[in-house]
Amino acid sequence: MANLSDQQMDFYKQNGYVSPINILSPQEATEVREEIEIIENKYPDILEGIGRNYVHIISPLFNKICLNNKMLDAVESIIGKNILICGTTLFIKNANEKEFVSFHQDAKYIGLEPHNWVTAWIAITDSNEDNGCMRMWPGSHKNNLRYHNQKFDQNNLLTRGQTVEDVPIEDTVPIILKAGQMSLHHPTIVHGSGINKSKDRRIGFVVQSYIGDNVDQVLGKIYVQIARGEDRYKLHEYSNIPTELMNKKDIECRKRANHELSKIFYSGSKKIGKF
Ligand SMILES: O=C(O)CCC(=O)C(=O)O
Repeated sequence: MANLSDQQMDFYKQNGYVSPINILSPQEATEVREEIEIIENKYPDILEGIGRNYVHIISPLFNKICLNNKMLDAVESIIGKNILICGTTLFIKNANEKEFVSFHQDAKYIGLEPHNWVTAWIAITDSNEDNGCMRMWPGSHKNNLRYHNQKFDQNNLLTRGQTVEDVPIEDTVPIILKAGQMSLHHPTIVHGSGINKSKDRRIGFVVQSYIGDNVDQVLGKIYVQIARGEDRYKLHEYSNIPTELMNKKDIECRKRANHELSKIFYSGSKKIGKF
């Protein structure tokens, strides 16, 4: 059931994001972090590079988060009752590294049309100005797609280092979240994040994105899962739904999904980055 209040919806429409929304308890967020660290320790390459995508296809715990009713209720308020999981990404910034996310609009290279979709960013650790939380440029979603400079940079967590230049930092707003809270943001809002200056990792698990069943992928093929309601248009392939961590068939499915995703992300680009 859609559950964002009128006030939250007005805020989203005006500003292009809404936050914070409580989703997981601190204990649940800690369990998710442990799951990530178990995977990293046991299978060192599996979350690296393009492997940061689609962890919900190989981990039942991540899959369960995508189906969390509190999340889906909030998402339903924005995109309606037929909700598909189009993809997920782990945005991890380790301490003492220089990773950042340049200011960009998600809709620029992602190929999802129409824009009946929303991105859910769930804090697995606290996320704040010290450790490089996201910053949103309120209202920037109203001005359609902007020019993005392609600045491939090994510290940039975006595929092409796509960058909207000259964003007035003083007009941007930090999205401060406690572990377990989420923010939702609009496909065309300009946002980014700075480096992690703290002594611990900053981890965001991002459903990128929840899409309505009317949303097509105009640049390639995606593997989706029905999260709520029905898929009336059947525009996409369906992904596996994991019942155990790292099942062979799920790993294969995820490989196929990532292969297709890479083609989408680098569509029209002469250069391929590390993600
Ligand atoms: O995690 C970050 O710092 C940025 C993530 C992002 O750009 C997104 O979720 O759209």
